[in-house]
Amino acid sequence: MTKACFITLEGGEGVGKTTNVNFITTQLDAANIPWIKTREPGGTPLAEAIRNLLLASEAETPCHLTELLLMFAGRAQHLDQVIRPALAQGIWVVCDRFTDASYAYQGGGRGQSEVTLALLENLVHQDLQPDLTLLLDMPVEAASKRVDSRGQQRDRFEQEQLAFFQRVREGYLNRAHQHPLRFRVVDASLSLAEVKAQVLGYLQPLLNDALTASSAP
Ligand code: Z5A
Repeated sequence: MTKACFITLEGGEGVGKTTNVNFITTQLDAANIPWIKTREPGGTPLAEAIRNLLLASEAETPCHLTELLLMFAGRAQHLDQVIRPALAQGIWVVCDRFTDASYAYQGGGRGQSEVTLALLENLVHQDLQPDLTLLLDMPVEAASKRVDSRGQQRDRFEQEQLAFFQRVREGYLNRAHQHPLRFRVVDASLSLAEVKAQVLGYLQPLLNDALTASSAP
């Protein structure tokens, strides 16, 4: 069995993560690679229930520490029930947001310390990191316009001010700088065709490795 890859997509609101998760799974299909797509917060019934609590605007507002702990509680469940079992069976996992989002939003956005985040990261998935993290990066004002153009009601995070999303963006770029081997930064402000071309360029080495491994005697 060839090694399955764990790919995560990250970035602020409206940068095109979901769109490109779907593009990646199309590429995996074309390469005959088994995959699942999933998301955070969420990915299991319990973790989706936690997601609903986290995104609701009308419910009691969680304090910053509660928000952080709920993100990692859902993640522990998601890892145990979905991500680790899939990878163990040779199924690639394409995940819309993962722990880097906690560094960007709860760290950069809310001001939780890196020490606290690293403690939870180590507790919840010390030995497992994504093989590839695509950070879709673009100015927050333009991304916010994309969210507005969808015409849906904004959730609790999406109601934050531009300054919050600017700190989130800086948190993500800082994370990419700290982990240059794992991260690839995509210019998400370009046309969708150009973004997909960049995504494919970063995905191709993993596809080539999988092809080589599967054709080895
Ligand atoms: N959160 C957190 O705080 N801590 C954590 O640890 C985790 C998450 C894991 C929910 O996430 C919230 O959880 C999130 C952070 C927090 N809040 N925020 N903000 P989510 O992933 O569900 O929410 P989201 O980022 O708001 O997702 P989104 O709005 O669905 O955005 P997206 O997936 O990046 O974009 P999209 O749906 O693919 O595209 C948006 C629109 O732009 C759509 O109409 C596309 O057709 C269009 N699009 C996409 N690409 C292009 C290009 N290149 N050009 C033009 N138009 C484009």
